[in-house]
Amino acid sequence: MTGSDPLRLYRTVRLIRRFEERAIELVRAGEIVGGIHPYLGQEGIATGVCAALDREDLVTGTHRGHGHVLAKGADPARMLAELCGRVTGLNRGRGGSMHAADFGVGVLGANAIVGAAGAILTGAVWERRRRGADIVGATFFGDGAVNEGMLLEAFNLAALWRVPVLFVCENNGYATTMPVEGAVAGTIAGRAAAFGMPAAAVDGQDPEAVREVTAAAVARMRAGGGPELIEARTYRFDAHHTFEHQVRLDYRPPEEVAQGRSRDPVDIAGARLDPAVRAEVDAGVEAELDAAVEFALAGPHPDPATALDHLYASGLTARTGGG
Ligand SMILES: Cc1ncc(C[n+]2csc(CCOP(=O)(O)OP(=O)(O)O)c2C)c(N)n1
Ligand SMILES: [Mg+2]
Repeated sequence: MTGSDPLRLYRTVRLIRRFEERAIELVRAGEIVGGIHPYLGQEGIATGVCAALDREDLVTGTHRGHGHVLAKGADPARMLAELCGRVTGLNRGRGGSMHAADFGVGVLGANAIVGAAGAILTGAVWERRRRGADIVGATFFGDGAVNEGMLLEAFNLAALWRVPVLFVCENNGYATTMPVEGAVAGTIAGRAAAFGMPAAAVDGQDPEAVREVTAAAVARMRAGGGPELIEARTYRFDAHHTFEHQVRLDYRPPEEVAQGRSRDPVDIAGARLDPAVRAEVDAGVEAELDAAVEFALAGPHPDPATALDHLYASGLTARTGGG
């Protein structure tokens, strides 16, 4: 789907919003071990980008990756089961929040290593296209990744080999507690220029604006153009990580948080719908997530005896000690 579809955009932002809120409840209930990085406030970016991609196109995401996986079309029930570490999860409960993947819808994975996802996607798109697949890819990364060597190497190879990868920077102004102004010399778009890549800035709170700018870039890439970069300006509504709910870290002034939260992608997309239609979508999302929570919690935990399974691609067994 590449045309404008306000109903679908709203449904996706709302689904991601409520998924994240349900996931936070499950962290508090001890069902999701270790916590999550909520995507609250940033839903418009994954929603808009993935609405301009086809199912076969590839995506890689970040540590704040649930929205990327869901927007590309993964089943919320199996995603939630994954977060809960159940064998019914997308990756049998072994990937968890930060490594959830669904190859069936082109999601090669969230990724806990800041800056890594761009390199993985560039290689994957390059390889698929060498085998004749007519696909493009999009990779998401935060403002905190733009000084990582791995990402800059991916920019270089993608540009040099004209790999059709859309580099999507989710600039939420902070890398954990570090403001972007204290970490980034020059500009994010300037990094693209250094590699000869076109760059555009977009309001990440508006899924339709993100979809439009993505669709234009994707059309150029499908016509043989090389990689491009989009800087989507956004705001993280919640903590960096749910652990932050237990510790008070005063790194964002309350006025800034209020201002940031005042531009809510769910409301921006919802305002484009008839209120009755919006309420119907909300009810549908709620029913889907009720079923997803039930499915997730009903799934068995993996058998501890299988803990070392899938560690090696073939033949090797895990070392159990003794060097
Ligand atoms: C290579 C690497 N360095 C450091 C970390 C620790 N870390 C996890 S998230 C994060 C901040 C990332 O900020 P940003 O890229 O802006 O993404 P955001 O959390 O704002 O979405 C850091 C430093 C990591 N996971 N990987
Ligand atoms: Mg950030």
